[in-house]
Amino acid sequence: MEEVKLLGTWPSPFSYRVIWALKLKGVDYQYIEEDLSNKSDSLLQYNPVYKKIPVLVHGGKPISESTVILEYIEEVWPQHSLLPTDPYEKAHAKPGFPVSFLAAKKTSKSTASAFYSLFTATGEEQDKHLKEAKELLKIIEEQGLGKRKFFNGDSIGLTDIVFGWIAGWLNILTEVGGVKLLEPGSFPTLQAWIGNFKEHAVIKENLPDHDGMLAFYKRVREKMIASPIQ
Ligand SMILES: N[C@@H](CCC(=O)N[C@@H](CS)C(=O)NCC(=O)O)C(=O)O
Repeated sequence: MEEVKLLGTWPSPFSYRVIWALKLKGVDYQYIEEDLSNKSDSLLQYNPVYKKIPVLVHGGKPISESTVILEYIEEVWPQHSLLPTDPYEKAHAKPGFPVSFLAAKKTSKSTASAFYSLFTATGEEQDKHLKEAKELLKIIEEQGLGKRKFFNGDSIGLTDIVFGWIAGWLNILTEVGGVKLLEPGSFPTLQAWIGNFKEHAVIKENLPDHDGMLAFYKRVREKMIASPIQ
């Protein structure tokens, strides 16, 4: 068997995409925690241009970009498939699909960064991002999830994994940013999905520590406000 290694960082939702997929499929792997303030030679060698985690190394060969890694995992380890077999259903379940339904909404930024800005911005700028985030969540809920338990049907699939940050990270980012987004009664279908997703045995066991994340993201926000990226 070829060795599988994952380079990641514990508070990153992108690392967790890969962790969830490997765990759901029962693939054994070695996890290597990266310090992004002092990147390892391995990371610089495996992902020389972007220098970002996650990187999956399979039999010595590196793959980066979480959604690319997810599709690779699905092909190499077809057990516990995370994609439907029907080609039409499959087209709607691939990681690229959320991009296509969200593309209908022209945002100033990518989906993830529109939400991330909620957490890094302040004042009027933050209000603008909050409005945009609400519009995006509505699209994700209505166009993406519809009336289903999971995005692709009755079981967890790649789209759920791609949107996992909504379940595990969004509340932390809004709490730290001091904005209200997922309130009781708002986005009921999406909130039901968050419950279903976090209750899944594999996800439940593989989520970063809540208090640790709060402390980590508080430090990040303080730093960003003190010296914003232009
Ligand atoms: N599009 C990438 C995003 C990955 C990403 O943003 N990784 C961050 C950590 S959450 C990183 O490695 N940042 C280091 C840097 O930018 O120098 C993916 O989906 O894998």
